[in-house]
Amino acid sequence: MKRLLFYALLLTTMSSRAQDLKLNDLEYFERQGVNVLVFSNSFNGGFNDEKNSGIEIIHHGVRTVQGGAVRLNNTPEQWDLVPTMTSRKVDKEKGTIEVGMRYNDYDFDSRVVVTAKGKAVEIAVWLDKPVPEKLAGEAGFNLEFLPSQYWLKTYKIDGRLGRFPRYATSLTTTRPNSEKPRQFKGFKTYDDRGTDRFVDPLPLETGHSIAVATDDPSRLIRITCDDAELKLFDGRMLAQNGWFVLRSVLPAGKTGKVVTWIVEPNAIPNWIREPNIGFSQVGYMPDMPKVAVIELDKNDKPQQSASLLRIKDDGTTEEAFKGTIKSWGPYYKYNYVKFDFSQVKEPGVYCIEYGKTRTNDFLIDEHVYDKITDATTDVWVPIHMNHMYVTEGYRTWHGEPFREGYLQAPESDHFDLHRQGAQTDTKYKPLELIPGLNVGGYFDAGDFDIETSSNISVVQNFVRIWELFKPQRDETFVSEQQRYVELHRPDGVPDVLQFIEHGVLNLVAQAEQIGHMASTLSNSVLDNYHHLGDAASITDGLHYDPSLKPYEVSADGKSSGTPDDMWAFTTRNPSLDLQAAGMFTSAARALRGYNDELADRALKQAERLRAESGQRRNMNNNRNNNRNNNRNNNAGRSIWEALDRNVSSSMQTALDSIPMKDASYKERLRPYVQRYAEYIESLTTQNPYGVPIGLGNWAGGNAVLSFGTTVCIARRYFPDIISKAAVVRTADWLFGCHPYHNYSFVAVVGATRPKQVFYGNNRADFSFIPGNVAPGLLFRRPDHFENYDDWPFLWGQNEGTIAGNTQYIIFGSAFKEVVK
Ligand SMILES: [Ca+2]
Ligand SMILES: [Ca+2]
Ligand SMILES: [Ca+2]
Repeated sequence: MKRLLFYALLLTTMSSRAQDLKLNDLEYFERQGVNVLVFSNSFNGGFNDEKNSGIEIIHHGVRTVQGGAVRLNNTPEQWDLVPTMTSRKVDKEKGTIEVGMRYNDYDFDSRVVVTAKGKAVEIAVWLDKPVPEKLAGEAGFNLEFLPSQYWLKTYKIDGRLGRFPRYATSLTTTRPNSEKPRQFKGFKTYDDRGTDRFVDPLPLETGHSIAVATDDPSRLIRITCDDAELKLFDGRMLAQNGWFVLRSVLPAGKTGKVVTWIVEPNAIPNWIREPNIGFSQVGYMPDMPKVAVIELDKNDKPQQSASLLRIKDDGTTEEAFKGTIKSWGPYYKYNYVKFDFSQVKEPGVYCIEYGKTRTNDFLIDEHVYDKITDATTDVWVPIHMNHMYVTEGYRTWHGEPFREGYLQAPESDHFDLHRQGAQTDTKYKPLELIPGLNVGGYFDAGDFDIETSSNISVVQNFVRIWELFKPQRDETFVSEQQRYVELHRPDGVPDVLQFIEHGVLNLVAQAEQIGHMASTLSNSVLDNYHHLGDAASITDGLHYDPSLKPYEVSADGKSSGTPDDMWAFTTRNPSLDLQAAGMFTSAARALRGYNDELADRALKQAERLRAESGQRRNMNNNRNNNRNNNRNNNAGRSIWEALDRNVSSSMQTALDSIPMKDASYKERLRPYVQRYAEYIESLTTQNPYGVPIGLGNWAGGNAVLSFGTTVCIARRYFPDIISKAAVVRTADWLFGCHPYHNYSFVAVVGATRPKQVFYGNNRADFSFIPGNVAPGLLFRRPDHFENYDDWPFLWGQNEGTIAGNTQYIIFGSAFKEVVK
């Protein structure tokens, strides 16, 4: 009896220990259902505070908390300063991670030490020198909570109850600008309307002990702090992409351990993540391979089999197929198995049943892919036409933007990664109007600038679509003369030709007016760069006149003292000019017979830019230091050498030449296509999905699209070498067969369950622009893939770009053709 009791006690201790947070081999704290990451991802992503860094909590599979760090604001915005990580020490013996942080702008260093303490972590802030005087009362330890996972949930702070608000409506105050910590590079995110004061949110609550989401065990976290106050803020008061922030201001004049938090994320006992059954939400063609990839918790025991259920016309279901589950194995934090139901070919409505999980329904039918590009061509692309009024039914998407045109950018840095050098390389003085640029072109992405390089890609992509597929689809009315676009109104002209024309109009104007290609036409001030709303209201439409007072309008109503006009960044880049020359030549080919005048203008600029870049190249050759020139020399090598070096990266170029060459070229290409097929197969052993998965700070959607397009075109010419299975993998991935969730990455597209939110210019409405393609699965170090479908604001996973979405049209067109 005693012995038994002893064993029972031992077991209890062991099992409660097993539930403690442990510092694992991947250097984060882990218990079943809870991961606490300490600067596995640091604040160096490229766009400042990307809401992806610092101390993070992945709570029952969802990254709900991030931004844990010493910060300088109650609710930091994207362009508030972020700390540089100066050191990261992991001590497995002691179970601690210590991170050094530095703000160079203020010569301010601090450290956080995170230590596992049972089911909680202790987060302690250490200072070797006191907080600099300028930051006293401003610097604090912050932790940010994902609004969409916390709003409408309850919290309790020092015994008082509250509920996280669904929308930002708390109190604010204003303070003199002189008290605001400097923002990134001195930019300002706000227009203070001449008050010289900034808005500072006031806390929702303060106390020493808080439990968040007391009504939801999967989100419940308890936090206590004895040596400082905890203050709860709503970051959405300043910016729609703000998070709920809990913070403790660091005490002034103190060193040593200055603030200590105990953070205990609740874990649901024996929690196992529900299987994520990846399949194509668009459906499957009867004769194509059909393989679901099922993502399993590492503590989950795989089932032996899964079933395909047919949903009959009377609404009842029957088992259409039962098949065995095949193991693929571990990939990062999950385990993967596959369910192949290719042998089911009867058209119908189906769902997959695996264990207790049943998917939503999908179609097996000959026509499932017919409409996969329509939303992108008919809705997304025309909405992104700049310098036009765009309307659809009763709704106006935007008025005519930037009527006042573009000014020559002065020497400047920029918040969207551009730069204007000291030389303008033009005849214009800084801030002088460059005429004629407010025509044509496409909004870059979720923002409204014209990225020249992306716009060149758009035209090239549409020319490629035109030359490969000659689509006659006409669902868009475009009048360049009226500057008017109407969706779903045919006007007798194939839309693709109008899209090419619209892109070329801006690019040719750049070449003619500036003399070469601008790197970008973009916002001059940060406070209108993050604009969410009608593009036509970004600027006031009046010419900027510095002799007027800010916000003053001239007597004739044509100019204002508000410095909101867009700028053209004109530092000359010979390789961009060459890229444009190539684009102008092919665009002229496509436009010939439709708009000869524009085709002639494009050709003229192509020749001039090519000639001038040749002259510049010779000059540079003499200086013998031009990198672009080396690249050009590489481009001059034969395609065979390029294929020998890297078959996968050169295959697309090689395939594109087939129509221009004779039969012997295609035969010489054949062994390379065989090697390319081996490369495609090798991907199926690298990850369970068999597509190239990117691990960068921007998800790898474009690489997958580019891969998928090459595979489709390769099958077009070599159907005996490239298999159907290879062709469907990219479509499956895009439309739902991928990690994290199984929603389609393409907004609408005839999928049963497309993603609901995207980082488009309507993201503040938690919405999407139909036809948008998300970059997709964002990798967070060390082992987490993520795509939020309730929070649109992370561009790296949810922002569609004009180059990427037009690439999707190529992929979709090629795919539709090759599976027919
Ligand atoms: Ca941009
Ligand atoms: Ca049309
Ligand atoms: Ca203006």
